[in-house]
Amino acid sequence: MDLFNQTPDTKELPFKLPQKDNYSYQWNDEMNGFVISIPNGQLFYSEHFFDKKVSDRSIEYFLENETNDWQTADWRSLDKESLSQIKFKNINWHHDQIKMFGKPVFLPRYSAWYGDSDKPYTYSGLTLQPNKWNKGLLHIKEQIEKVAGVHFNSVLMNWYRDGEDYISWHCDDEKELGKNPVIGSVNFGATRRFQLRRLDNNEEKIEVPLKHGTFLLMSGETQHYWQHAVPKEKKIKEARFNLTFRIINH
Ligand SMILES: O=C(O)CCC(=O)C(=O)O
Repeated sequence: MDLFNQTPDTKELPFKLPQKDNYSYQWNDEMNGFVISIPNGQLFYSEHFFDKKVSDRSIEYFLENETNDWQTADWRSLDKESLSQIKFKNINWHHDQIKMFGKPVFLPRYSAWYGDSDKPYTYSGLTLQPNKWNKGLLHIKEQIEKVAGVHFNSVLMNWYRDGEDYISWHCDDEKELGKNPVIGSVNFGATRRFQLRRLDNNEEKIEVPLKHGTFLLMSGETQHYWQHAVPKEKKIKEARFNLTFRIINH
């Protein structure tokens, strides 16, 4: 046995957990990530689940289109109409509006919904009909299913154009997601702060950096006891793509 060439089975988690009972983590070599227990919840965190080549290619794939240079286009200033006129080759991006106090407001991000054709999904008052799976999304789905141990049948894609885009505090606890929703979060582009806070004590927080290629799995009772959010970070000028794979039951 070569004592100096062994992979240590205890690695340091690259973010902090509250110093309290019922928090623990363990590195899993085979899954290339940390299995994390939190009170009333379970996380799996793989910082570099997708390598740089796959992660770079994914962004290019999401933005490929016939008219605009995906790297230099001014994506932020597009209105709903102009966005819908761009023929994206692989992803059908939308700028959705929701009603707030009776008035329509744009979500602070673009989004797209993919999945098995019989699985519509309602969130924030919007009922989304899924687009059909494509090769790229299926490839990503297959990779994460290997460690998640479940089959996802849909994915909500979020495109945060820069640090002005965000998602507010919420739980993914819609009825269609079943008793204990399993959510697989895949991330490409700018690193953003993914925050979790306990519903019964908003001061008890975990901040998880989601980077280019990071995979985060939330399971167990997490969606019943914890909310999550990605706050604004105005200094960030680069885009970020987040894909939350889900299991919709009807
Ligand atoms: O962008 C993220 O990391 C979170 C996305 C999210 O919470 C959602 O789509 O429900």
